[in-house]
Amino acid sequence: MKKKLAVLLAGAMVMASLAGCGGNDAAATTTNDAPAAEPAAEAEPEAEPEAEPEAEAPADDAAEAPAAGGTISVGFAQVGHESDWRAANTQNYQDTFSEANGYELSFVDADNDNAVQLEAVRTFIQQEMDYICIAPIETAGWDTVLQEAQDAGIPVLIVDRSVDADPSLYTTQLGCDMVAEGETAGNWLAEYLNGEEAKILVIEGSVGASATLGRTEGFNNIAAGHSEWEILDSQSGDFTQAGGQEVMESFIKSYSDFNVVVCQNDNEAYGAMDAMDAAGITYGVDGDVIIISFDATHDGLQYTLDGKINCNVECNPLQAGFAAEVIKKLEAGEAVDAQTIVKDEAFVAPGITSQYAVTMTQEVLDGRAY
Ligand code: GYE
Repeated sequence: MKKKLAVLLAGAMVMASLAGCGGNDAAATTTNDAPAAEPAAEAEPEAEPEAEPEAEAPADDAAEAPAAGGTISVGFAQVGHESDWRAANTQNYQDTFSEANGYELSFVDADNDNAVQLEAVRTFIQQEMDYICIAPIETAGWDTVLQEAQDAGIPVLIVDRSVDADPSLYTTQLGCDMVAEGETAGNWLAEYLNGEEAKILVIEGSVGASATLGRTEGFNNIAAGHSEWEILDSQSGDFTQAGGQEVMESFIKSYSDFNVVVCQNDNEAYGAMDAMDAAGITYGVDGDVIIISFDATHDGLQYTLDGKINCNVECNPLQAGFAAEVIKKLEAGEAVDAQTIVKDEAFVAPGITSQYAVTMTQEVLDGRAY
């Protein structure tokens, strides 16, 4: 069913909620409960965005429910297919926004190309989608198209990553706290090294992505308090295995003395391990180089269980249930939180105990759905 939803959610609750994600079924763990307070305000699409933190007084018909038997159309402008994390995230959206669940999902893989992603969103606006989900490749450059969506009265959910646009231009943002992930990695390293020197190489994610910016910022926050640490270099591996390998090969040529490699996702870690294998450099709990990774996908955790990755900081890709929960609330005319933070854990190799991370076991790995 196509409908013009003229709900302006700029006044959605500003309070961020911490949504637990302990299980593997994101839909079942969607606990983004705003106090069952004031339903969303209704406004004409032309109306000025409201920056008030509180929802405005409701109108009776704030949101139309879909007609019985009707479907809700959702356009999803996905980053691309650069990593295992992304594949799991895409699958989760396709499973959640299925026809059987009452949705018509239009999915666009932007292949890490900003222009393609912007074009996809504009197409969704023209097609009068009921809702648009954007996993933004980069934080920058969103104001104009978000304004266009708002003018068309289409609620936009910013998912996975974040944007630097004015929050009044979109309905909600949901995803992991990337700065906290970087801080967890740094805190774990400090605990593990316990005052020993660190010469650190960082393989960053894609340039301009909030996942990259946040993980870098968080790790640097902790590094700033450790004068015994030196970050020798930090280069983008674009969140891919090939990128991780290429950056690591060039690091190996430039630096002969390093003992920590931070990879901002698991795929980059696989590439970095290949490069170190080829150069005869040992890593992991029994090696010379400590490897820190992010995502904690199934294969990443297998390497952690095997002692090849010392610490793996999770980012749960099963986030579509949170998006569906937001849409359900909007359909019911209820207010939604401005932000939902998907909770993460961290995992360390057997033999390591940490106040910041869970020690890997086969059982933990078997319980992984992605
Ligand atoms: O870490 C990486 C993916 O945005 C959290 O994007 C996501 C990141 C994830 O390519 O593997």
